[in-house]
Amino acid sequence: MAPMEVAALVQQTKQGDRRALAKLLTQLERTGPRLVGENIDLLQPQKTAFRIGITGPPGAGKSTLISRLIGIWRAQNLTVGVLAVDPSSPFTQGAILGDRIRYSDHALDERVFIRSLGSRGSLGGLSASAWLMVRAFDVAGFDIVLLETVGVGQTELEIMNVADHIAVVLTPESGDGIQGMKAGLMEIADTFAVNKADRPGADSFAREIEAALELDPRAMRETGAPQVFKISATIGTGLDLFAAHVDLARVDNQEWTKRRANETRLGAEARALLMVEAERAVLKRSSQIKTPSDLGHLLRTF
Ligand SMILES: Nc1nc2c(ncn2[C@@H]2O[C@H](COP(=O)(O)OP(=O)(O)OP(=O)(O)O)[C@@H](O)[C@H]2O)c(=O)[nH]1
Ligand SMILES: [Mg+2]
Repeated sequence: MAPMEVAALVQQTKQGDRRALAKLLTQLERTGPRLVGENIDLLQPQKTAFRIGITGPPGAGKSTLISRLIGIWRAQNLTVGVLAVDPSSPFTQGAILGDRIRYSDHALDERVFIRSLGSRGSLGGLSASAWLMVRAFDVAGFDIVLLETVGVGQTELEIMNVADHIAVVLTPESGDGIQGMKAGLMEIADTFAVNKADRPGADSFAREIEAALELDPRAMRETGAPQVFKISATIGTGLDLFAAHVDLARVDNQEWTKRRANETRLGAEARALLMVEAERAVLKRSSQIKTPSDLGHLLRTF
């Protein structure tokens, strides 16, 4: 895409054109970091959205919770974008359809924008796409961007680097209690939501998490131990408190501005973006190898 076309798309996105935003997201996913180039709005947007990561085991109720959060924040006149990452399958139709139904309450709301991100078509991995696509939400002026990932593997944890605040959603029946929790989830959480609290076991599970947090210095944040909320995304209990807690982290921006300047996090972003260009270079050079002597020549250049 020519720089002029990118600039036009960015301008339209900035003016609230949702179709332009959709196109910009697709272009960022396809083209990679090159698209950002000299475009000042993509490089240094005037305002950035607060990025909330919502992660947890499959079926924990992340999408249902997100739909509820959208409702709460829209009632406060905040604009909300969602990036639902589904790396498990290259063809995310099933999940997307399910989420369409889950998010259907907000389908007609111009101030809500939901986008699914599958592994298909993304160069250099999902993490790079997520880092780039949040820029489009920034340009579009959203107050909040929710990033949904299934918290099961390294890729998903990597994507959570994009977030300014991470909420881990668990259920009383998650694995075998705290022992069954996937490695890494305990350490990355800023807030816990014990969802499906309409079912038995939520109180004791929440206490179990709190006890484990007290014993684990890696789980400590500058703001103290992560808080644990008992919620029911279907019934609606506990959600206002949870939403207010997370939104407080947005308004009191000290913690997250500091986090954005953190070396580890900048490194994660750089790594994700460099991988895109590295992949491009690998594909280009390997396609030039036609004979054994080409390969020999390549080996001599290392
Ligand atoms: N009883 C009960 N069921 C819930 C609650 N929240 C979600 N569910 C149900 O749990 C199922 C999974 O909900 P989703 O919101 O799709 O969960 P998810 O974590 O987004 O699932 P994946 O994206 O597939 O990992 C659905 O059938 C929901 O209706 C809750 O608070 N209580
Ligand atoms: Mg989901």
